[in-house]
Amino acid sequence: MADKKLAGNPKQTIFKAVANNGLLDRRLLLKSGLTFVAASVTANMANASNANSKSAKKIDPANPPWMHTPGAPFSNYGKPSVHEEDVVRYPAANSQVDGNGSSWTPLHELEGMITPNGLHFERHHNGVPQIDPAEHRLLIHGLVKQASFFTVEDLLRYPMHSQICFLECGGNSNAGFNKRPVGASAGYFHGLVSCSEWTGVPLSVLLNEVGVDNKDHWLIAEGADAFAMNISIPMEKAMDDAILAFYQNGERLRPENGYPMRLILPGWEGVMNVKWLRRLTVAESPVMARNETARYTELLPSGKANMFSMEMEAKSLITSPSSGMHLQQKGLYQITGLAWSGSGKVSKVEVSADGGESWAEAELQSPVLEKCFTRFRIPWQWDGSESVLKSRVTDESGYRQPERSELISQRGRHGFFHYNAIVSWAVDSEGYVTHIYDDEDNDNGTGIDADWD
Ligand SMILES: Nc1nc2c(c(=O)[nH]1)N[C@H]1C(S)=C(S)[C@@H](COP(=O)(O)O)O[C@H]1N2
Ligand SMILES: [Mo]
Repeated sequence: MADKKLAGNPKQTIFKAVANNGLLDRRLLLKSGLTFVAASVTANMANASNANSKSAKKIDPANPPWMHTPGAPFSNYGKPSVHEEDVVRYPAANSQVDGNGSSWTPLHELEGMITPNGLHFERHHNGVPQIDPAEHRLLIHGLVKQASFFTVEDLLRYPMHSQICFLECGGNSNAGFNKRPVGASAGYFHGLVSCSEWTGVPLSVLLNEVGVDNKDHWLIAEGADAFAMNISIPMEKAMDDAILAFYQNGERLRPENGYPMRLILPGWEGVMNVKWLRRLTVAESPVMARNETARYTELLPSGKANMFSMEMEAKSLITSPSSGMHLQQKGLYQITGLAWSGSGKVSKVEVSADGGESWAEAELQSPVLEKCFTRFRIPWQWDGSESVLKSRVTDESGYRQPERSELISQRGRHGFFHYNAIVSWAVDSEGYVTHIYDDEDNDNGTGIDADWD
């Protein structure tokens, strides 16, 4: 695992803590005193990375070689800097079925709330189809007044609408059900979630056009991949905020995310957001497909299973400092992370530096949007002692993210999907950060080692 170094600001200014172990008032982030030291944190980091880089001694920062000759020419399509080549998705394929598996978004390497398209997580059941948009058709049929075929060209003429929202696989974070904490970086544990601006035609516009008149009906969506993945969607959601998306962060969808068109059901389980969409069938009842019966259902301790658990519950995690990082010195750090909820807006994120004994409210970065990543931040003065960092989100419905022991006592360990418990990162006295469970007593050792499904 990458041992990313974080350099704090060692200045011995004493700020009044608002919770144990040095958590400071979030409002200090905006005040000039802390802005000043925060600026020197950045400077410190620059010095630290210069000192670590092999070229440090050879290059005079007052006269760098890249100022001596003209730079590279224009390009057709930009790429990240060669110095950022470690910022990549983490792929894991299922060896038994070609093209079945996922790749995780490196959440711990990213900032802000938008996931770059090349780093959006992927989940395919049978690989990425290479679809020629000129040959692709969407059929809408079943219990409609006028069954219709649409070409991509037809559909691109409809009025469009954009929404910035997260997309999360129901299996995200399921390594949390494991008996032992995983050693992975934050993104390679929780990164089956990403956040983009999706643009397309509101599904209600197309459904109204073909003539749908029963709110109790279901929409069976099917993809044009070799898996022909299908799933049932309640008509109410389809008519509410579902989008037939063509664009992702301003450009046409990437093949791996559904080119030329996919469904976006804001806040709802990833599997329902059918990619490479080819068919919508209006029916009286759900189709009971594999992915809503054998998979993407949660087995409970009673032996019964939750089905059609479509909305994603509120979740948050600290992305920095996080597992695999190293705090270089005592001092001032910015704790930051992401929170989101499938039921609406994030209303509050609290952070603890003492394993959940005391909590302080983090600053929520605007905009705070519905069913969308919300970036949170809080200043922290680390005094070099062992600390356990946690975050917990409350959404506008009043729902609060559970502790792991709470989630496991209610849902058991075989549920496999919808794991949204509080995440604990331990910082040791040397500044090394690891993933821990602080509820070992509840860990009865009967758990499975979870995989994607
Ligand atoms: N046609 C089709 N649609 C699909 C899938 C698939 O395998 N085939 N995977 C689903 C699952 S389980 C998830 S979590 C999301 C992932 O979307 P992404 O790959 O764009 O992140 O797509 C969903 N849509
Ligand atoms: Mo998924």
